[in-house]
Amino acid sequence: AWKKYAAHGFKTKEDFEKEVVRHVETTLARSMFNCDEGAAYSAASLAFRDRLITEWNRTQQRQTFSDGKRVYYLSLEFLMGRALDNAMLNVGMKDVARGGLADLGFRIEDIIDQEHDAALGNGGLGRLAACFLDSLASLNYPAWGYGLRYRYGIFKQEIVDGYQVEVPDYWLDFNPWEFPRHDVTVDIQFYGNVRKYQDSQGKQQVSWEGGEIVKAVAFDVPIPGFDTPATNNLRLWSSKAASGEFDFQKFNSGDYESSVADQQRAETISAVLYPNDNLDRGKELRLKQQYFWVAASLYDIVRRFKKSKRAWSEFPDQVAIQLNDTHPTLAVVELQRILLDLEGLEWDEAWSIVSQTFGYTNHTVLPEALEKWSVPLFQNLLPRHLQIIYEINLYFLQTVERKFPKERDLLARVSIIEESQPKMVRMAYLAIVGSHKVNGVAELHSDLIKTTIFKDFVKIFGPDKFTNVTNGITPRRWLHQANPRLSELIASKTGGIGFLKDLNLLNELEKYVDDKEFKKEWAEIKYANKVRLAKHIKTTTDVTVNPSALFDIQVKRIHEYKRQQMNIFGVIHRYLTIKNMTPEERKKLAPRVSIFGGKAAPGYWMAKTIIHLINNVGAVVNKDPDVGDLLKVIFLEDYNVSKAEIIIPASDISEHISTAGTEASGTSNMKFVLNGGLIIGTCDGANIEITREIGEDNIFLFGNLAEDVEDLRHSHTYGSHTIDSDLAKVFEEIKKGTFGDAGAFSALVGAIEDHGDYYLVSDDFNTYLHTQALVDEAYKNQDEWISKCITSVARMGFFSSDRCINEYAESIWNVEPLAPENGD
Ligand code: 26M
Repeated sequence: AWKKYAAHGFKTKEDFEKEVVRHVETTLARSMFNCDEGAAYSAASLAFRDRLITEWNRTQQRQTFSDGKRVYYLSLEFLMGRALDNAMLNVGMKDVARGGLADLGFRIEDIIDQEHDAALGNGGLGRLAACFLDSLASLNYPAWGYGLRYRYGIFKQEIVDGYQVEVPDYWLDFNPWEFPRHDVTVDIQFYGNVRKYQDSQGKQQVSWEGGEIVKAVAFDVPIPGFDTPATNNLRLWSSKAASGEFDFQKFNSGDYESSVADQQRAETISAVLYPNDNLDRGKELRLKQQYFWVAASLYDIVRRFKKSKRAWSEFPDQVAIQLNDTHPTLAVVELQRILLDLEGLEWDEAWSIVSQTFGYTNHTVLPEALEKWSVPLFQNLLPRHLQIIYEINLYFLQTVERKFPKERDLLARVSIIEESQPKMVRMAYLAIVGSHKVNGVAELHSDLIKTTIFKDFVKIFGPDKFTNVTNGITPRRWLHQANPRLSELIASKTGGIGFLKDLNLLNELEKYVDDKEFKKEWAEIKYANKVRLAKHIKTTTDVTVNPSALFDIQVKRIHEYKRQQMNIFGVIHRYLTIKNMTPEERKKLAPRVSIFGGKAAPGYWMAKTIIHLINNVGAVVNKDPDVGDLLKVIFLEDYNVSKAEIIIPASDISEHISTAGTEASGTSNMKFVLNGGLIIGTCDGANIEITREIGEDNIFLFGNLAEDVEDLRHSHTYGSHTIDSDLAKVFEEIKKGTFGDAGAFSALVGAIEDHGDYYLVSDDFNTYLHTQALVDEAYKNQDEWISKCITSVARMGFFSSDRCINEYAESIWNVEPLAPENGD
């Protein structure tokens, strides 16, 4: 199958070279004599892009002719990373390209490295959407992604004097992977008012009038599947002033500046990704982004449906729309508005279509992340939508009242409108009421939403509306692309690269758990990956780390619930222990490199303080001659997808240590294990299912359980809260000023000592240290350690995003793959 599609790629490296030269000399208008790596990257990308276009068009045609159901994945975030390497591997032409580039005097790695990440996301939620696109295309599902084309993705993080500094990520200078569709535009309305009137037949009509119009322009990004010609589409909307809106009156009357200002105001809508992860701040521009994107996407989806000339009742048989968290929930209201106000359907018929079309995925239980919009703000920006929400709520509450007539409190609890000052629209409740399925992203998380935040809705709708789809990751990017040598070794033992499409084939590896030769190769690959990361650490931080040391990695967004503070307190404890040892005792210790990476939301002061502490600890520890190689502390600047591809394959152990019940799933835990690293973690999110799959001997679990968290918090507040004695020593050292001005860290320490230790750092600290000691011991026996790693990888098949997407397709979307025909 691999070779079958080669005809659609380049036949030889000479073919490829010719195309690169042609693009350098024509598209880029440069001469080959001054073709630098940047130009070579652009030309190579354009050459691959050209190859994708044919299959992309055929895929769209195939979908149109087959006239079946399509899936639309609505996400405000797509954390795509780089496209060239991925396109080369998915098309199966990387070796051809390597040869061609070599002939032209370039190393393919240097060319790949020229690409700027497409960083249109914050963290887990955005990267999950990107993995899903890869699986949808690779499995031949007729699917579209819809998002916003931010001019600025997630900010670039710089570390200056130990502090995070945010630098704008202007990434669109030249992006060969997007196709502007200046002919695909939608006018989007905001503000204005609602008028009710009787039409000539005496029918009640509603029209939304006045306000302002902004134009949405489509930009399309091809999504190539792996080992299939299927190439799906990611459509990103960009905002600009509507032509009528560019005020010619102002312009002609000489008010040039204010007409340019209008232009810029329109462009502001898609200008910047909100850099919060798990925090909602209710800013008007964010709601504008949401409606702009949702309205443009629905217009597109409805237009496509209408071309088929089917009855409206067939809409849910043709269209499945998945809401990636509550961010696109306005789509529920917008579709109801289209059917009601524009298409003239009756309320009940419209609502039945709407609620059969949508599915809603919840990604967090953190209360501060649950989206709410103030009613006055809504009223001003989207007056008609607010009316429809009130009506949805009325009908919903009436059915609840009928079903549970005696439960007055229940109505207030489940109302989509919170009766606060000001009133608020609860988006998660709206999403539940407007969808036919609601899912969490790991078993524990799906259980938790049913028993806590959405408990009343389970009672109202019954348990079948709520389900679990455990997250997954694409093995193409997170094994084959990030760790080519490991992928090759696995291929050599499992009968080729088939495991990349059927990850359960990894099972075959269990046969080699005691194979000396295999284990040697395995260890060599891990070592080489650590050398590669050590080089990156040297060039970016100027710290020399020993690749033979145990690499202990925690890379993810910085958040108190993810407990990077517990990790760094543990590092300080290790440092103090080393300082108190005799030289003989020190010789018995396993050298360790503690590596951190991740961005803090710009307004999240505590998270920024954690980064500051990590850097200050590093500054002290890394130059202490008593410590030497025994401990190094590294903070890697600007963690992103392309850096993850270097970091993850180099871990011996990675940390997934959230307070139990707070991390919905986690997905980097899966990436680390798939790359032959072990994990230390709490009984939270997907860690639990990873343990079930790989066996509890192969994971270092510790800490309190989710079911005990509530009681512990209660006891912190109303009982006496004594701090763990080892943690107290760490705090003493911080207060002494060993890591710089103690005042800088008083809030971090105070949150635990004086303010209830909401995330249970002190409660879990002792068992955390104890478990880290077990890690040290286990690492000393390399032979057994490697066996654990191999066994774990062999059992990771379940965590492919292919399995995950197939579950969505079957249990939520009711869609089938559309296989390319023979000879296609
Ligand atoms: C909300 C309002 C305004 C601005 C931004 C937001 C917002 C953005 C991202 C809120 C939440 C966001 O993401 C939540 C998230 O990333 N959740 C993670 O989802 C992953 C994929 O399911 C899980 O693996 C992680 O456990 C979960 O934290």
